[in-house]
Parts: sequence; structure tokens; C-alpha cells
Amino acid sequence: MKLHSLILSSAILITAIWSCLAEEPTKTTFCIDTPGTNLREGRPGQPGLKGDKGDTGPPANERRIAALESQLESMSRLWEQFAKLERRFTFTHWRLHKHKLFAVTLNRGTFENGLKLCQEAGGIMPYPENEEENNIFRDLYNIVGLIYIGATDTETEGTFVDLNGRPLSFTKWKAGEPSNGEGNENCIHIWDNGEWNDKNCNSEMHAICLFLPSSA
Ligand SMILES: [Ca+2]
Ligand SMILES: [Ca+2]
Repeated sequence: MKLHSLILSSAILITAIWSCLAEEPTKTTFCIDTPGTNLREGRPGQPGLKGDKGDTGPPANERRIAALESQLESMSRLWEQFAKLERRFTFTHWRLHKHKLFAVTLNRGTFENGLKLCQEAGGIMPYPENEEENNIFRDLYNIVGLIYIGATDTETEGTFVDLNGRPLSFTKWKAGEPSNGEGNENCIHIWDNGEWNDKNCNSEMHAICLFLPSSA
């Protein structure tokens, strides 16, 4: 064998052996293990088939946050109801008529003041819808004095409506009323005989409030 052929053959053999010892050997017949000469472990097998994907639920933290939010909402609603009931202690002279529970603000104030107190306590400011209710309002006037009722002509002068904007189904105006005195009488109070008078809404009066069973 000529010298250069010997050198070339030796180089090929060394390269093949080196490749077998490397971590990622090239494919070559020189790399096949022979009995009693296991120099290294075989390559890892192919990954197995993927299993079916399970249902994905919300992460545990999200579930806990949702539960806490729900509890906070419930507590908030309870607190709101409690606050409304507590504000009812600022009302006095309670009268139950059929399913309607009337009461009067403890202190005097403007119409807006009375309306605010009533709404904050979960009530609505009513007007007497019949003679029976008018008599209750009249009796309350005879105990505490002037009381606002829930009707105004603020929107359209001369046309009194309830606080939902509906026409009044019952009225009991005193003769000559409503007079819109000084061009600025848009609220109503009841006199000792049950008759009505329109009055300036900034006058200091008590206010009547209606609490329905569902308003707690
Ligand atoms: Ca008026
Ligand atoms: Ca008047």
C-alpha cells in the first residue's frame, strides 16, 4: 500500500471512531455495539402519544376571588338594607293603613331635604290618594304641624303631579288654591281641616314618607 493511501485510510478510521464517542454521533456502522463492549447508553426513544386533554377549570386563585367577591356583594346588600332601616329611626308618628306604612320626618326642612331623608330610608314621598289617606295626613298635621306631601307643579306650572310625574288621582284644594303665591309655590301641604295649599318648596316643614313592605 502506498504511503498516502495508508494515511487516508487511517484518517477515515479515526474520524469514524471519534464520531461514535461524540454525544450526537453520526450514523455509521462503526457505532454498532458489540457484545461485551457497551460503551454508552442508546439514544432516548420517541415520546409516547399525548393523552386526551381534560376539561380546563378556572385557576384556584380566580375561584377564590370570585367567591370572595360574591360574599362581599351579599354583605354590601345587607349593609345597605341595615343602613336604610337605621335611617327610619329619624322618622316619627308611624301610621299603618292597609299595606301602607306612613311616617313623618323628625325635623323640619325644605321639600328637597324631606325627599332626600325619605329616599335614603328606602321610602317614597306620597300624596293622599283618597279621603281615608287624606284624613291620616290631616291628623299628622294636627300633631306635628306643616307637612310636605309628594306632589309638585315644578315641571309645568299649575299642573300638579306625583313624584313619578303621574297626574293626581285625588285632590282636596282649599278654595282659591293652588294660588302659586309670589309666583313660586310649587309644593303642597295640608291644613288642619284636610284641605290643601300650595307653598314655596323652601319653606321649613316636616315631610311625610311611605314605606311599603318591599322597600326594606
Ligand atoms: Ca306653582
Ligand atoms: Ca298657596
